[in-house]
Amino acid sequence: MLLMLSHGRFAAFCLTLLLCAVAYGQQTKLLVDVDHRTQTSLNGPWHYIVDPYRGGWGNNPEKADLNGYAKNAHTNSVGGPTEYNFEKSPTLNVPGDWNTQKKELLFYEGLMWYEKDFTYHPKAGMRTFLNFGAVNYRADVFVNGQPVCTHEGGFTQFDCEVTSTLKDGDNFVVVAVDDTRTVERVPTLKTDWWNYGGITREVSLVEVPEKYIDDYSLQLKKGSENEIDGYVHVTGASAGTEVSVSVPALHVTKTAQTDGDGRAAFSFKAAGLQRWSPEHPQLYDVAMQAGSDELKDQIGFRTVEVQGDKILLNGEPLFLRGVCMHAETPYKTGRAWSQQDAETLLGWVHEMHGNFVRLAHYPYDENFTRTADRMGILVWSEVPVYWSIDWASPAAFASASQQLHENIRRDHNKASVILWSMSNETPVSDARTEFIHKLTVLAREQDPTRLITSAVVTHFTGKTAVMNDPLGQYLDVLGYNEYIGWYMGKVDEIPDYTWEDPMGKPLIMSEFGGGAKAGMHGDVNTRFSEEFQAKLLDEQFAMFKKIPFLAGLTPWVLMDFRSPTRQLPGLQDFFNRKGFISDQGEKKKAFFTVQRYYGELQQKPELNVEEFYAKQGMKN
Ligand code: GCB
Repeated sequence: MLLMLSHGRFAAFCLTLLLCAVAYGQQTKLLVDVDHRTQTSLNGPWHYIVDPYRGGWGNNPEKADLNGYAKNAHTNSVGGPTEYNFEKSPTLNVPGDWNTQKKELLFYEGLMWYEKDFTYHPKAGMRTFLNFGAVNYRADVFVNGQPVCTHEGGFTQFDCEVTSTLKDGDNFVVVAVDDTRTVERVPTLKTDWWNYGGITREVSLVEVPEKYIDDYSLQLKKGSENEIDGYVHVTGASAGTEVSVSVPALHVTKTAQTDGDGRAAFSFKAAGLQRWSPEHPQLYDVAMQAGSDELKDQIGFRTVEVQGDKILLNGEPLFLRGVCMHAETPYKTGRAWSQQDAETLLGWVHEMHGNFVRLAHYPYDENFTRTADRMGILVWSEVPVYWSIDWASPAAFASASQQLHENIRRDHNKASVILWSMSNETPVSDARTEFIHKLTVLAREQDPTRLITSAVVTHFTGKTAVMNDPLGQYLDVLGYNEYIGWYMGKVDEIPDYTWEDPMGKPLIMSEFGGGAKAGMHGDVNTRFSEEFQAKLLDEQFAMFKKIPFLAGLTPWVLMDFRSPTRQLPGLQDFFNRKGFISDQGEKKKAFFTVQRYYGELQQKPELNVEEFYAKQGMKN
């Protein structure tokens, strides 16, 4: 992917990664499509030691002492017992945050040590990587007492090469996980969600040949119904290595040679191709081969673009009937990651007649984007540049751009993902706009096929919202968050508000809504009653009828989620209650309000904005 960048940009991006490398220690890699590689799972119980005073770390804040807990020793230098012992320590389940696994860890933030013993028999001629779906926030990883990598960023995959560190037989891995909130981290000190710490996604050992496919992009060409463009990149391949791509269902097999950078370019027609869409989420088995490496994937082909203030999927305008969500595990709380979590949460989006989801406010487990691909739900994918980041900090920029890069790299072949979001509700300033502008440049270079957006705060003059946040000039689609009827204004007056779009771009109303405690009933004026929440949404829908450039909706929020700032006893109890479904899976009235409205929109899109749909025989 880096090879797609122009020379100047490439240099700038390398500098960014170098900054990351300096800040984070040994560099990590990112293996794409790990689901289709040979894996040995390290999921299950791991011993843990909670270390608030950082006793196992040592004195250097940058690096853990190799004679500390990383060593996993049982005796000290004078033959006595070490004052820690993983073997005798309790266990936590991996994947899983620590906060919801042990009562006493609910509010814990800081350093936590994890350890697991495993048996492994490395295969000759193969490279082995230790793959982490995500660790929140910093992970310092040691295998058999040796440091193998350091990674920062709590929601993205990383892989550490352990080929020369593994032994044939018994091995152990220690991970120092630190989820301390700091000014320079992304997100930073304050978020409206729980800072779930730990090894929150799956861990495995992944084997690849010496020279392996480390990236590919296969996309439907804009304006075409069956031409596929792209590349396969083979790390370590010399120029002229043959690479093949085949799509058996379409009777396509193509070959190409790598250039000096290991990249083989492809461009071919696939007669009979059925394009991916929410109504018809067609995925094709795709097989790639380069030398001794073979990789398979399931890929959907579709185009997405903006024309004036419309979003077009496969050349036709569509209206995004969406909802925001958090990666909160349904019925149990805690950080969601599994296939089952994805199917339950995205299943509710379908049940609401939705065709779109905003995965707020950070990258989700790959189970979510894979499930969205299969279910036909379009995705807004975001990085946690949330509220007030330290815009002047090179470390914060390095972290944000690394997380963006990792998010794009993992998911840029997912048909469901149509929007990369750079940020959420960032206070307007020149430094903020420049920081995010630079992210948009990187995102476009790394994936020129998808749309760029950000959610910004709406500022009103009286009852008029003029969408003139300067960040908008760098975006394809504008996301505006507004809470009329909850944080400002009266519910009855919501339909009186008017919207102006001086930039002429499509608008997604990226947040709106209000709170309700499941099971609490009252009249429509009683805040936190289900009736109040439902009424607020109905009034919002009335306002939307007058917004001709509205291209989609993602009300806040699908399910209640834990937040340390939502303390009101009896009503919130550390949960943000704006969900349409409670954390225990109870559907509130608001769920059915949105379901009814989306059902009507699906049948009769002119209910939203007559003028918007009248122009074309439009598909929604
Ligand atoms: C917002 C934020 C979101 C919050 C939500 C709220 O504007 O983007 O993260 O959770 O409001 O409930 O206030």
